[in-house]
Amino acid sequence: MPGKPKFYLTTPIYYTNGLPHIGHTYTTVVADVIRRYKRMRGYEVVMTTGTDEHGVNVERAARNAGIAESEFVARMADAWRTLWDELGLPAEEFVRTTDLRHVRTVQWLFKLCRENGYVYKDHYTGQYCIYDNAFVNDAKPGDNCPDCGRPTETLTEENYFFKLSALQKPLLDFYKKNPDFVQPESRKNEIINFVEGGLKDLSITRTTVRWGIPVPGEEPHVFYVWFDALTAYLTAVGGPDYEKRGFWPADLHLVGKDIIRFHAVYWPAFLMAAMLPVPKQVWAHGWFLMDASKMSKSKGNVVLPRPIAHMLGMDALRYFLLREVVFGQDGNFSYDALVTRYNSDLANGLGNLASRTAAMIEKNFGGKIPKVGKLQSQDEALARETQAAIGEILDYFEKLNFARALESLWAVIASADKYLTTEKPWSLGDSETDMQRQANILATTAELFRIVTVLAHPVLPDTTARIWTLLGQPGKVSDVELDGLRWGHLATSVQLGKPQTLFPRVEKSEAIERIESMANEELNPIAVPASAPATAASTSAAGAAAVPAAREKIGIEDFAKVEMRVGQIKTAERIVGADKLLKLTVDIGSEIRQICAGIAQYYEPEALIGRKVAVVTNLAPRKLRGVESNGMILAAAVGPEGRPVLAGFPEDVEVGARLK
Ligand code: ME8
Repeated sequence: MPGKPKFYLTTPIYYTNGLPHIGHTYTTVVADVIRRYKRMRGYEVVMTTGTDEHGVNVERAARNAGIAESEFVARMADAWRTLWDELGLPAEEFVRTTDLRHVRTVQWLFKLCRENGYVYKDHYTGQYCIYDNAFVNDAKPGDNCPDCGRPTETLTEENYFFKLSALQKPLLDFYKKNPDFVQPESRKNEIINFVEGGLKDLSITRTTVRWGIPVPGEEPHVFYVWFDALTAYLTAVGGPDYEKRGFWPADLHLVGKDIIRFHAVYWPAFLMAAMLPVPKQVWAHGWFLMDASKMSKSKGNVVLPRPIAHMLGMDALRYFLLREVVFGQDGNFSYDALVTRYNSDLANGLGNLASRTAAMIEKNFGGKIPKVGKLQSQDEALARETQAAIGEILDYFEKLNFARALESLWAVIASADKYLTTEKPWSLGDSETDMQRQANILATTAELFRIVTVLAHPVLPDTTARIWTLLGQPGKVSDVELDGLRWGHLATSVQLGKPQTLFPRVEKSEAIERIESMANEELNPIAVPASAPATAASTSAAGAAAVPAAREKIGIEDFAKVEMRVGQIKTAERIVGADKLLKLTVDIGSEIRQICAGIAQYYEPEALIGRKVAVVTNLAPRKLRGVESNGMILAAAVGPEGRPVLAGFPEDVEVGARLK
């Protein structure tokens, strides 16, 4: 018997100089949704993710952390892997680019490219962006990197070069023969234009970088990060032995639009040169923006996934990410929109339909889904509508149009709500006719609900598994084959599971405050009270890049990085909708700063005016409940709740004096 067809998909291999934020989570969630969807369509699926661990940035970060590169990347990789596991997103393969299996694959790929005449040695001088690990084409000394805006450095080295120029025509022919290779269409045009504009050869090794995979017999040459990182996709499914596992070429590389060129031009070029099969598709999605700008640690606007998952559940975050933005386009992230969708679509929509239906079946049919008798035209209309939606929704999933798939699915939920409101099963009596009518209505609703549950499973895996048990349906929802999904297969006369609230409604400002407070604690691991954002016990946007480590002793040079000054509070006011926060303006000698402090439950604003406090002045700014906070007031965290008590000075001190 032939085995299942195989499907191989990947997320980018993320850099280890930071920890995952909502942008990385987005790509990985999408990969997981596709993986679950493909499994339900009968595929054997492998998903790969991993960490990109070489390069100058890692050398620097490890030096700053005072540990060896190997130790630094081991800790970071561990933190990434742990988080994916915690969020229910473990991949079948997690490739670290420092893995021995990966080192072998990179060296093997290089050997093939070289044997086939695509590699030569030369000198190269250019402007190099150390942040993006790339030479910047056509840049002059003094130019900034067009991608990240930071200064470039002039670099001359002896490099191995890859003859990308020789692959211009093969690439263009390939795009023509495989019109779906780059998606969405807009990105495809961008790539074709880029390749038509002419391709320069690429330098693929470095001698100035120490922390990289050595080119065998050519030390000190190490591989350039992209030749190294892209190859991880092949490493994951066997490297030189890829034919054995049968998962290469990859079916789908999911990436953000920032790295489309590397995936749609360089990667197929490397593989063509090595005469290896080229992936089938590269899909580039857009950015999740925060306040209309790209998330970054330096701007202090990164959104972390864990606090959201803790507060609302991972399914809620998954739903929001996929529903809010059309896959491929940019979109804005806001806690407000997240909680609004949670309450309206999940608590009131899906959750409410589940509890209403289950409660009525419980009350009138002893918790057993009744059998249908003779149906009325409105029951049949709902059945037809739902049956038609199945095809439409699967088609949207197939095209990775998740927002439309969910929109159509929620339209089915709305039809069920409307049907119940019109048919009013609760108003029927207990005559035989009325009971049969009730049975028909509730069984019809339950059947619709079964279908919704199956279709929602790739996006809401935990909740749908719970609904499946609630509905008393046999087996696991993840094992239902989407190809055979039809109206009319509901198992009836089965006992419903214990009723439960799937998505408890939350109070918006309270929920946002709790999420932000947890995020602050996570960004600054020495945080103590959850209730005190922007006091010493919390905020630090830089924390996202901190090495997750044991509480080690730090050197004086680390302490010296923190600038603290005496500040005097000039104004203090409450923030509407944020019970715990006060907005302060603080004179720090050289300027007046706006700082938010999580002390509102313990200090009256008026009593703070004129008070001298200790302020951390060189923290990256951060927004709390939409209000910018530019610094941090030091406070002790007292007692089990971590009540903040402001640090002060028993003697009079000059405003702006430095604390040492
Ligand atoms: O580029 N919105 O790694 P990286 C949406 N190591 N997606 C986002 C995002 C945002 N705001 N921010 C990040 C690298 N992403 C290389 C990849 S692959 C062989 C090597 C996602 O850690 C998006 O998928 O910078 C983007 O492409 C990726 O994270 C970049 O991750």
